[in-house]
Amino acid sequence: MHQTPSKLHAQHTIATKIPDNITTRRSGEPYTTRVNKLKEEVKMMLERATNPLDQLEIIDTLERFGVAYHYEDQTGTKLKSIYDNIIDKQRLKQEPHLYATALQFRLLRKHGYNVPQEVFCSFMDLKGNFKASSCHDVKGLVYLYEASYLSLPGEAILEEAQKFSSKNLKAYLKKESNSSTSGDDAKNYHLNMARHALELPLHWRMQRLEARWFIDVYENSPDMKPILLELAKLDFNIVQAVHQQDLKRASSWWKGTGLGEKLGFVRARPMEGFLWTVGGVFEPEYGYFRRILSQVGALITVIDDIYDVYSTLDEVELFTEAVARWDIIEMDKLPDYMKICFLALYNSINKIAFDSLKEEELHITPYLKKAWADLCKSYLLEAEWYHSGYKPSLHEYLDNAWVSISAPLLLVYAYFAVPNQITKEASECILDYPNIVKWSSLITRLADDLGTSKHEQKRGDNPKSIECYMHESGASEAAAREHIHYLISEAWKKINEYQIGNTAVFSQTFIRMAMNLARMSQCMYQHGDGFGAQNLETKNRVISLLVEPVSLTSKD
Ligand code: 0FV
Ligand code: MN
Ligand code: MN
Ligand code: MN
Repeated sequence: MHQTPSKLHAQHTIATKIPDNITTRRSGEPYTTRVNKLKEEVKMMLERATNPLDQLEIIDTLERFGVAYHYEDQTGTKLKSIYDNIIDKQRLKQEPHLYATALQFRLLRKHGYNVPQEVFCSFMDLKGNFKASSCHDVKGLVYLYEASYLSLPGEAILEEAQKFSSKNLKAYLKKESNSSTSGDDAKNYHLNMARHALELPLHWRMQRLEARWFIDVYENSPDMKPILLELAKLDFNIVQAVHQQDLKRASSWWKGTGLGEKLGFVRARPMEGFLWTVGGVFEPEYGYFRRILSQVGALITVIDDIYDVYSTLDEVELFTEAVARWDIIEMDKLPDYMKICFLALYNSINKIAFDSLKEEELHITPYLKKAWADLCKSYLLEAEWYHSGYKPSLHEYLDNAWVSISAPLLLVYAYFAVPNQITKEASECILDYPNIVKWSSLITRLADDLGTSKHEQKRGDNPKSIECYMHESGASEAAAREHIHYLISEAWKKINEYQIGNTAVFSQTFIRMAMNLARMSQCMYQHGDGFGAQNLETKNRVISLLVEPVSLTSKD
């Protein structure tokens, strides 16, 4: 099925230029002196806050701004003492506020404390319905809605909380959209927060994008603290400058492979691919992770297109075999255009494995090649289904598709790209793809299908989750999409369960990377195919996160 490039993927890349002097501007004086002073002031602010609600509000704001990584020990201590205290409060049966209860619940669960869902019982009547008195408490409803996404499987109170809060928030937004716009900043702030939450809950959002959004919105917050906002802006720009350096190195690797020119039919998406890695982990210290994962993402994109779009079944069988054998001799059997791809993959793995052996004394080739062999096998099965016209059941499809989305492979690399989380025990488990990998991969797949399957079916590809479900159940496309959304929600509950009270062999950093992969997929495909089709939304995101610094003067 070799096709001409014009029929396949547009070959334009996002035209953005990153200024060369940006890092020096943001790492020299007086920038750093100011940031250090602000960091110290915020530390004092957190220390001086003795009331738990004040502490929670500061922590929540720091997390939304993506600057909480400066205060991990301090916030950890505060949250622990808040958790120890609420047990006493419950005994006293105090009448709490919905807002404060929901904020506390969300933050504590996010940090691994299993606060019971019953903390919300005081807002419900004897029949188990939320009381009408909360219907107009917009701030409380937004926080209740956000908290409900920290649910574990089967938690009925939180399910009810989500229904109640979304129904009332939608009604509120509808009412407000009919009234004329007001100049009331506090009201506009709450409207904004409600709209934003309903669009996608905070727990599912890509952190960096949220930070950038919140920097603009926070100015109108009734509780705005100028020190926090200034720190957020300066830190955002410093972190962005680090990302720009990582991106430059990743792009120069991509150019060096020549794959974009040699294989004109594949998607070349270095900027968007890099954005995925920033979604995985954004903190400055993880530059190696971002560079390695960008490489892998680029190779996956090329090889996925080879299987899905360009090659014949015979050719992809040969490629699958070559990867499984992992022998350079196999290259001779491949058609020329596949040789360069195979060798780029071979070299990339060898270089990463060499660095790992040199720096960490870890021999990781067996892990990487096995993860690639698994991925290619899953690609081949989809190609066979496509060529034979076979329509699997949703279950059969997903059993393969959580692998073919490449998330397990990405997470194997992610595991080895952060040295201080590697243990013998975890390394032994990683290739069995633990549950956290499975659930996050499933979400990544389902979100991708929601965003890409329409175009894929038109072009010619194996049936994806929506089509499999429609075929087996006779459901309409809309009902199938709703079912996929439901499966995503259920998978998130499993992830929450895994993360809360984690005593597993994997580090919190690794679990966070797995959760972030799911978030990134939901973000990338939130408005259709934000990756392959290069829509305006993604372009704007790339510019605001990777190219343009935040303006330091307010409201301009
Ligand atoms: C999905 O493409 C996609 F973006 C892939 C495979 C690359 C992943 C890239 C990074 C993590 C940077 P597509 O919808 O064609 O994937 P499927 O599996 O549906 O063919
Ligand atoms: Mn594809
Ligand atoms: Mn594919
Ligand atoms: Mn797809």
